[in-house]
Amino acid sequence: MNPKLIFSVPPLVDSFVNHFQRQADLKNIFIFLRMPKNASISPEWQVDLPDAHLSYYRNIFPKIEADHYFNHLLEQIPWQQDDVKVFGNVYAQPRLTSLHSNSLKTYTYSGLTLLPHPMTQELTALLDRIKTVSDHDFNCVLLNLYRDGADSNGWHADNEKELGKHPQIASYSFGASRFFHFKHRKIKEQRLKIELHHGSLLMMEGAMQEHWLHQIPKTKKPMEPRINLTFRKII
Ligand SMILES: O=C(O)CCC(=O)C(=O)O
Ligand SMILES: [Mn+2]
Repeated sequence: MNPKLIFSVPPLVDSFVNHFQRQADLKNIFIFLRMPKNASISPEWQVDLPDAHLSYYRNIFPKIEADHYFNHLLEQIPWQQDDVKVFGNVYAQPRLTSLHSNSLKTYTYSGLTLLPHPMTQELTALLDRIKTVSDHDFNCVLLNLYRDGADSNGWHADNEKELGKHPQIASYSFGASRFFHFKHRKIKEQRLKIELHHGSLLMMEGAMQEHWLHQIPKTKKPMEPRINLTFRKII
């Protein structure tokens, strides 16, 4: 056996249903941890789920660079809080957002039509960094600022028709670690949660946005701010 290849379930991935659920997940999910040749391009883990593929690069940025991006984005991004309509009622979104693109006119998601701001030098550098792990032609980025544990992002999929049938989504995290939950739309026992760390990149691929939902739940734990960026391609 290749001594560099370790098969294991990472401590980050855990079912949140119950013990039996956990056993089912362990049987169905193979995670492999590969000793990185180059930490910046090898995922810490990747997993083939039914109808989806996830790759997680825990330290795509060293801490000093991740700190720089977090502070820069916190101060320089024109954060805004939009109202959303849910079942006829209007709520302030429980987080701040900002959309950036050099080519799009508008982007509509969750019933909101956003006008993109231009890409900044930092956002372009973050976009370019994704090329070290994957070929892509993303043309916009949606940023979220979760100010504390009361900010959240409810169950949804990134499945707007402008993204095409099976979009690839690249998701950076900076700041506080938060849990990210997934559930399959039809296979009820397929649920998992992972922790998204400062300076990490998560790639969501395959048919994930068609068959799975994801969320960042609220938490009562004291929580520092967190910034998330999802790079997408609008067709
Ligand atoms: O904050 C995150 O990690 C996820 C954000 C997300 O799912 C979205 O903006 O569509
Ligand atoms: Mn999403």
